[in-house]
Amino acid sequence: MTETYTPPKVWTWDKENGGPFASINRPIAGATHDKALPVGDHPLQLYSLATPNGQKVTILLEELLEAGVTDAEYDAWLIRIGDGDQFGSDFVAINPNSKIPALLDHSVSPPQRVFESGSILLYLAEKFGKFLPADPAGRTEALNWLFWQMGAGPLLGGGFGHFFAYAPEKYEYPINRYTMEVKRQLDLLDRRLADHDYVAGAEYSIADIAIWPWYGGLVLGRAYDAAEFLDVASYKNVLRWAQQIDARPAVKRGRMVNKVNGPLEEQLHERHDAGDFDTKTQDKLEGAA
Ligand SMILES: N[C@@H](CCC(=O)N[C@@H](CS)C(=O)NCC(=O)O)C(=O)O
Repeated sequence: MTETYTPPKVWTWDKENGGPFASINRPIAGATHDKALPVGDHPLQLYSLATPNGQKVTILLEELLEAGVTDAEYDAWLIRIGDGDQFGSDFVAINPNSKIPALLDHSVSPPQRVFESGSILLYLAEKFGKFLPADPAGRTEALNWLFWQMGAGPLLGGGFGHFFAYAPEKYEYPINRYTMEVKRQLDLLDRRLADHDYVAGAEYSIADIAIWPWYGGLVLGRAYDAAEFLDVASYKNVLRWAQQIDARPAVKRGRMVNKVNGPLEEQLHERHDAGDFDTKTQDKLEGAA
């Protein structure tokens, strides 16, 4: 057991509480500064970063374009959450919760704001009539899993990932608690994918697009350096599904948008045109500088 902590009668904000997010975590909502956001030429303006929550949206947008939906063209602007961009006034006007991803749809008047990654996926799937089964039973099953991810993901990211990878010290109690839960979630997905090609059934849908960046990333060894610890190789059906989705061209592109880490050729900080994947990745931009 680690040392015990006795909570004070009233919690007060200790800015020195450590960890990599200490400088951006705040106990109050709202904007901290005035900042205008850029607006590009396309109707859909995305303000985001390539975390798993951000990737959900860029993967869906790239899948829509791959499927021939030209109205899904978009501008993706980089929001650097480590620098506090999510607390700028224009960003907060789109997402009062100050978190990426945030979308503004200028194709309707007045422009429609959409925040929460699950809400954005549903909005785009309904707007373009794709990646959500049309029949009531199939649609409900896809939404079951979409909402499952929205509730389950924070236990993986904010729970397991935080205490296993980011907390300033390793504490056995939270690591045990969240490892138990994440392994239960992986087992749930593994059982589901044992007899279904995709999470909601036979069709690739926004349920897969929501779940893959988190749980696919985990079993492919891309998250928290936790593949061995969680014995991800034992979730064979999840691995099969993760690899299958990983190979999709739109998924490869979607992962690159607003990415600021990893190999330079996989980082496309801003995306305004399909050609940007060939000409504007960081290896090209930095090589030309
Ligand atoms: N439930 C939200 C969660 C979004 C979220 O947690 N975004 C993180 C990055 S993955 C963020 O913007 N963090 C900035 C902050 O907490 O200040 C969603 O799915 O859109």
